[in-house]
Amino acid sequence: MLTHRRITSAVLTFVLAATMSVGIAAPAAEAAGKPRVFANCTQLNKVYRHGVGQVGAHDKSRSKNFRPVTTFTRDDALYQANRARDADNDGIACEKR
Ligand SMILES: [Ca+2]
Repeated sequence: MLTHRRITSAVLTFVLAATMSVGIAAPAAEAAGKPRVFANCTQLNKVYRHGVGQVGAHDKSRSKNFRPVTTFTRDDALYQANRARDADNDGIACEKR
């Protein structure tokens, strides 16, 4: 009985530790259950380095030596929350290489 309690306690400790480490690793937006709104692209790119876009969006930025950004985070809710940061309306906010 005592052994069973120790094992149960060890399993619970492991599960709690695993849950906490996952919570720390996940961006704040998912942890809160509500998409985070960023004040500007500097702040957004600190968390999402290549920007945030709708699923299926394609970078349409125009510049010399243009190479589309394909590594942005795809999250419809997060994009909608930060849509004001999508200056060229291509479905990706704060796209950055
Ligand atoms: Ca854009």
